[in-house]
Amino acid sequence: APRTARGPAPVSAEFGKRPEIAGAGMADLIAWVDQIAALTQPDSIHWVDGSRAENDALLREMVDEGKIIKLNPEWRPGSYLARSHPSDVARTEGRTFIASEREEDAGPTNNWIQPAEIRDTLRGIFAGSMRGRTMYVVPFSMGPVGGPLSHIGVQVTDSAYAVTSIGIMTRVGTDVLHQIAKGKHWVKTVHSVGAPLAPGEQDVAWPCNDEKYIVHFPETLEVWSYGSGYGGNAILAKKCFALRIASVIGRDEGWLAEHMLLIRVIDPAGRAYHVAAAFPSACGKTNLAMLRPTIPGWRVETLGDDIAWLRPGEDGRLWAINPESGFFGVAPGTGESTNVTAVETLWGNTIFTNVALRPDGDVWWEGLTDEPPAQLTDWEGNAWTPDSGRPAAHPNSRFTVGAGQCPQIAADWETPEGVPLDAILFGGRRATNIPLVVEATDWTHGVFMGSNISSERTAAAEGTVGELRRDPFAMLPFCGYNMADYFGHWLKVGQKLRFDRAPRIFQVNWFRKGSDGRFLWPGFGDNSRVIDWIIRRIDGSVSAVDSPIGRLPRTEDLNLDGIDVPQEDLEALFAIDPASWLREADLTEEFYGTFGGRIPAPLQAELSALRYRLQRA
Ligand code: GTP
Ligand code: SPV
Ligand code: MN
Repeated sequence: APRTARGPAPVSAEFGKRPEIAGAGMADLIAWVDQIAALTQPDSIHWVDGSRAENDALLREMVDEGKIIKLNPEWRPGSYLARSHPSDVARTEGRTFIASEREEDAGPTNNWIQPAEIRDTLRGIFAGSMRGRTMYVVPFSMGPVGGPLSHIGVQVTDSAYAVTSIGIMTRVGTDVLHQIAKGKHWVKTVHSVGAPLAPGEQDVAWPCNDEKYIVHFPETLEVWSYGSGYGGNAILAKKCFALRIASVIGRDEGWLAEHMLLIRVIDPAGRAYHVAAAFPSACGKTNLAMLRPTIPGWRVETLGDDIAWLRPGEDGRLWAINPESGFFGVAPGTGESTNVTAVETLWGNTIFTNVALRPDGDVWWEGLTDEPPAQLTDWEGNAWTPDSGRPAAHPNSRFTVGAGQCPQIAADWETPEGVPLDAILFGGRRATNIPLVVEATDWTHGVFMGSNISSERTAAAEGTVGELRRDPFAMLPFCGYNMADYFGHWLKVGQKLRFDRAPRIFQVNWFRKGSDGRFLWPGFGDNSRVIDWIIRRIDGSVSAVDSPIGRLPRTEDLNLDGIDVPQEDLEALFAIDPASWLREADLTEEFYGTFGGRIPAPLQAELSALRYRLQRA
């Protein structure tokens, strides 16, 4: 990796001073910061105030140090390109740990590690890990500051790239410190890239360490992350806090932290419906969150694209907020024909990571345009031409941009009390078996569906792309406790909802393929045709056909005006082969079996009932 010209030069003296705020909570925070600094031994401590001016200064400094590239402001104002170390391009699930006191509380789907043992390890690797660097103290709020569903935390980090990313993805600022001072509970998160600098040693563009640890302590609500600067490994408010830690808080407090997008759908009559959808990483959440319906009269407003916190309300409905304030989205495949809303959102003020650089100082990635530019610099900084035989952008290259820039963001997207859900969708990337859409018969059946989501692996995490794996509720890498208990918690939350006001549950699959390997469904904007059917099911204006796996649309009830889906493709999209579904049921039994008797009885009953229906089909 290229070496930069000089070592760290802390952002000018106008920023970084600790604000004078009185209060017992503030004293606790200062003591904690001092303790982390004593361990990690940074050169200086910078208290982040979240201001635009401070953010600009941090970005300018990173440019000066050769850590990021300023894009041509004529094409992409206020925007930057970061190139990671080639080994630090995705979440490292194998190095992600849940350190609960008891192993069974982490469950078989998590890497459990004994807390006392890992604390020793962490003390060792964090000792002196910030030498030669600045330690930033970043107070953040997930959800609007002070909101009834919001939670706050503090991340200390030695990565300025992480600071600027957190500034986009969460609400960062001194108002959070006032909440801490008043005694509001906050989550402690510690991050180091694990690359201390000796005196006079030159820094590299993307410091990181081959050894990585992403460790969660669910009992003390702490996160310690070491060795990686990438996305979900480094923006600890996101997957570490808002999913793994928050799922534990939700279990104890009666709510759900979910890997879900959140949208408002407005039908031609002007009626609004709220839909949340859980799809595994790189399986279409950002795309559906920014849907532009291809059927006339329908509109979609974006509320969130990755995480939703769901809480039963006094009214028996399930209320949802998006705790984030930005999008950390997959770049490849994002283009005018697939997600024009995202393309428009990215007009400026965006940090791109691992995309390609154009000679004119703008960015490019596969799928942005149909034809690649003749010449590019690829994500690793090498010259690239269309016949180079490798992608110009990394398959998991990403953009980081504020949600407020989305042209179809809901006007009230920051409403602290959230929105009431009408439907929940579960989906995955499945070439076979799973129909385009199927409706659950009730909440319990819906939870059964969610528990059975499986999906082909994507580039969002290390591993073999394309391999089929179970990803229940799209939460396999993100549930902070025993997944069987989590299924049980979903059933319990359902009991708090009024049966006639609970969101209806559906399973969708945009990725079914024909025997020739091509997608059977056009997807993207045309997914509005599936949403249309779902909404008409909710308002009772369309019937459905019972099948062994749930309720299917009559194909004539789908609005296919203006698209050409051959009848045989349509039939293939909804084909249910009892034999391969029985094999699917066997795999479910095997999967449930890994939880040693902890799977809730109602889900075991759903599995038996499914088999019974399939055997009679
Ligand atoms: P994370 O940010 O990793 O959680 O991903 P995500 O779930 O938000 O996925 P995203 O919307 O970024 O989509 C990932 C990939 O799936 C992109 O390459 C998209 O082009 C592709 N994709 C999204 N929707 C569809 C669809 O309806 N059909 C097809 N064929 N591909 C889709
Ligand atoms: C995902 O992998 O689901 C993401 C990207 O949204 S990361 O923040 O890296 O987890
Ligand atoms: Mn995600």
